[in-house]
Amino acid sequence: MQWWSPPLPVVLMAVVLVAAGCSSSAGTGAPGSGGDVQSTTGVAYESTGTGPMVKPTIPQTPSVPSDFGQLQCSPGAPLKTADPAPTKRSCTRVFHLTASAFEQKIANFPVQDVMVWGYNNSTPGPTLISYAGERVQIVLTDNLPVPTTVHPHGLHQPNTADGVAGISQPDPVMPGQTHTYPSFVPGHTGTFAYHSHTDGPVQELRGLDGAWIVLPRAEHSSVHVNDDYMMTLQQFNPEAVMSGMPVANKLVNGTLDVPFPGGTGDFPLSTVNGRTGDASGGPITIHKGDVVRIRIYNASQNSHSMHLHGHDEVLVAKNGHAVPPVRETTQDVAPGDFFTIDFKADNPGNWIFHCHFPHHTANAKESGYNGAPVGMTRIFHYAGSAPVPVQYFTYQGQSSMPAP
Ligand SMILES: [Cu+2]
Repeated sequence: MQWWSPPLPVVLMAVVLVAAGCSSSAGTGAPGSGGDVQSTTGVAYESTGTGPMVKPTIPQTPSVPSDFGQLQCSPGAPLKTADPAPTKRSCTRVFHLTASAFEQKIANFPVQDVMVWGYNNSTPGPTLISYAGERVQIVLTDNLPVPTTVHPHGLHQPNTADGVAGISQPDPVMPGQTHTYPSFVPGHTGTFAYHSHTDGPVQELRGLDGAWIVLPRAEHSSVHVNDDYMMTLQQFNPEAVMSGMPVANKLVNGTLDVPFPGGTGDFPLSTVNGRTGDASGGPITIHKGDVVRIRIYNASQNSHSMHLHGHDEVLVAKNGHAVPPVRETTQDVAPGDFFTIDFKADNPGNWIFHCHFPHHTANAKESGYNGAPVGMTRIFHYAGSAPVPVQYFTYQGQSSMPAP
């Protein structure tokens, strides 16, 4: 028996979406379920839907590497592969993460390279990808000057793998040390995260955060998408990060004193995948007729109203669980939220996907080439459409940033 009975309007909408080529959902318990194939651990190997079974599209994270880990199987030689582990062998997918401080070009102006903290020299850290039913494990090396931990967010890990300093992990990983967390089997497919759970106002907001996607091994053609993009929302305070000071660095009369820059109201550098729109290196090219998936993870401490121009956004999953598909134009994504939206690429051009808080769209007081928005933005470019002006992806239309 299904745990959720869709009301008639939702059933009708699901039928319309499937007919229109939009996906219904990934995960379990979706309306129109074709029935999951369950592993012995209760993990669905397939996403729900209808039609023939196909391989899921591998998600991409623009500007950020993907990490399929290392497959360690016994008996047999170790494998390193982006394919699912064989189901008839005992395998663990091991992810090696190193936390450290490094410079990353997160914006074109008013600053470019800033000292951030991240995993494997990237913030957000590499997008970890595993498959339904697989056993996973994190090995964390601390190259920071302070203790740290890593927390798998939403994955049904055992308490000893939860990585909360001083609570589930009484002794955090010390500088220079490596810690192997217990392995476990995530409880479901979907979009999740991993992040530091030590001194969060400093470590998370400096960038110790990343996405973790658990893919089904196969999915019905009705939920299949052509393109699948992970987008992690972050905000940085370059004054704090550049001076080497923590974002929250002192207590004043018992109140946490977070140095918000005057006039901006919050952290001034709003980014997607660790880069402002103009510093992202270029648009994301899509093709007319594609069904495009965007997985949004809000790793900042502000909400963001994510809006796509020119298309309907169909919300298909929230926080790792399928939801009845809903057509919207804007998603209010709270801190720690994961929203998955799909859209049908049926309107050629150059379309901006952005947070609708004007200070986040425009990177606080900064605007780009001819006033273009340069903050928490990405541009979808249809192949064959007029190119996005190259000046957008520069320092305010200049080929290089002027010397200070
Ligand atoms: Cu925002």
